[in-house]
Amino acid sequence: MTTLQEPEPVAPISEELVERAWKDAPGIPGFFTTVDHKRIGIRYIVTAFFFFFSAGVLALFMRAQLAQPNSHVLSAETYNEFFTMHGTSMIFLFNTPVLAGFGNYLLPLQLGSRDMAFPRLNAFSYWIFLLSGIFIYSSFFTGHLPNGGWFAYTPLTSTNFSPGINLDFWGLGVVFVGISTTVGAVNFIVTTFKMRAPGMTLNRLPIFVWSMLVFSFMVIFAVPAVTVAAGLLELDRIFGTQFFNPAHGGSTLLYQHLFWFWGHPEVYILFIPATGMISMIIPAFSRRALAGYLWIVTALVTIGFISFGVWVHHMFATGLPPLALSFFSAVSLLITVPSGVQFFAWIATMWKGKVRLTTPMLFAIGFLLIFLLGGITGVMVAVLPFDWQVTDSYFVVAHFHYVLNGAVVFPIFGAIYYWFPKMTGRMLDEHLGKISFWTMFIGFNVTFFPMHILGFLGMPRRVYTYSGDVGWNSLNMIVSLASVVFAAGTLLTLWNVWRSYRGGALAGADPWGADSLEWATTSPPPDNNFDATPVVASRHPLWDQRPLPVARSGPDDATHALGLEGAASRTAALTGGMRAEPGATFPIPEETVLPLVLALGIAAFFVGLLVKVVLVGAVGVAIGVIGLLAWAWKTGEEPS
Ligand code: HEM
Ligand SMILES: [Cu+2]
Repeated sequence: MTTLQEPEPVAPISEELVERAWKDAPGIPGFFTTVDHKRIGIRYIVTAFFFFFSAGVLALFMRAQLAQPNSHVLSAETYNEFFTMHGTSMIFLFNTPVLAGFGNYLLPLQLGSRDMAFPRLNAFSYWIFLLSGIFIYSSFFTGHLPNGGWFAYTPLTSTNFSPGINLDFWGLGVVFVGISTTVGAVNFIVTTFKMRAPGMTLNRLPIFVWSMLVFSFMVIFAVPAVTVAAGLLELDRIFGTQFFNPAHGGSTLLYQHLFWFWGHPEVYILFIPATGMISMIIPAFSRRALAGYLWIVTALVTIGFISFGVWVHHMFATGLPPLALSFFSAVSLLITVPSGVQFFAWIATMWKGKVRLTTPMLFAIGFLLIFLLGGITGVMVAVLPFDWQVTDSYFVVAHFHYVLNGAVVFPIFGAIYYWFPKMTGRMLDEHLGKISFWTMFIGFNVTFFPMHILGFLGMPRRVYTYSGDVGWNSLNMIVSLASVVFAAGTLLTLWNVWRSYRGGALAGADPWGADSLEWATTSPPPDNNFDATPVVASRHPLWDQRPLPVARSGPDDATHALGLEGAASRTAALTGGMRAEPGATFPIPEETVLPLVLALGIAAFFVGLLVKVVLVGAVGVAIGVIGLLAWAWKTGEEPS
């Protein structure tokens, strides 16, 4: 069993030894070979934000075009390309990966572990994400951007109506990036079940960990559907199969079913970790434990399940049998119950606590208000006759931006203010943060609220212009001006990050007085995260267990990695069972370039398919196979 002891005043094993075991090679080689979850997590976040700002620029172009009737900022064709790239980037290249990035950075720290369960797989999933993003964005250089909307419905996207390679960047890119999401999810699940600090039972998991667990299971069941949808679309497009061609026995509705079987859960895949962030931030600044922990966990899991039963609400206008539609309408309404449970738990936490209005907390409260409105319009469009009126109008554009931009992006900004001090050791400027929040909050609502009204006034989505005499002029102008305000608000945070990174106030280990384990180690954490593994006896270790007890290394394989000896030998403890009992010692792999090699091989394979050159694809497969073999070979290696 674990031996407990007070934190040791003097380390019996030299820091130098620990450092030598964990330091990445300096400079460029270390950059390409690292398997450290913290470096990878931050990379994920930075890369995702690059796509966020790129997609934001596209949105501003669209709004410039729509500010006045009959404008010529963008042509009709370019407008199609821009909304497709905007939506695709936001969902596939920003929202999903940025959450995976926070998960990567935070999970091992919150679990009290030294890394993820599969560190090399972690590096691999990042490289796949980066390369698939470059793949999709390289369409800019060819001048043939995807233009079929972010859901690429057939038959519009078949080669008959969309010749050229525009759509192939999308179809192949979606299959490509799905690899990253899926292996990432497997990693989160195994890490949560096998790498918890001793004593961290499932009902002591931080809610953010729970949310990443639900995220991961949902990814594993949902992403195959979109991979199949986009994959079959590409088979139709490249190899001439007829899956989606009704003239040859195919079905266009099949595409919609497959797409939305992923597409609806996807919005909850994004929303659930965002709520997980909120459930960490609100208690920290209410100075009180989260109200209704078990209720919240139950709600997260329930939302995960229900969200797989509602995809047809995106297909209400397709003429499916009314009985089926009523079923999906009812289930869609049902999802408000667990969402409401979470909402009341957050309110109760603040109600009973002492709220400090820091910047992360402002973003959390802003989220609550926006989510309330996005939820209400969600209930509205779940009602069949209402949906038939507003489908494909600006009302829907307003609704999904309230959910995606409001209820996901606001928590992510809150999370940046909350965890930046941990990641860099420096505080973000609170004053600037608050200005950024208010600019974003006001800009957001003035941008997206009037879109509801434009929808009622009959403005369809995905139109590149409109005539001046239908009564949409002033609202469109307001929306476009406000979108610039919102964008300016996000830039203020970017500037804040830049400034603080270079010289912000020092943060210390636990600047917010929070309760979870990431705050137990220094900011930024050392490469090995924890010198000795913390031992958990409470849901709020840093509030209830002062000083935090740590484990000592034992002589056997089960406990060897727990203490300083584990840190010096680059190992982590594998734990299991309800109480996270230590079971074995797990050597953390050394840095390696193989994940990058495999990812490059896969990238070349997709490029081969895109340009339809067999040789390129074959070279890709060859590189991939070599990388994979070398990787499997190294797995058998004894730790040095
Ligand atoms: C500055 C903030 C933003 C502005 C001004 C903006 C604006 C727009 C505009 C003008 C459209 C095209 C509407 C149409 O013609 O039908 C659009 C579509 C879309 N936006 Fe945004 N957006 C913003 C942020 C976001 C964020 C943060 C997300 C997701 C995280 C997002 C997701 C989408 C999606 C999925 C579409 C649908 C694309 C399609 O119809 O295929 N947007 N947005
Ligand atoms: Cu949905």
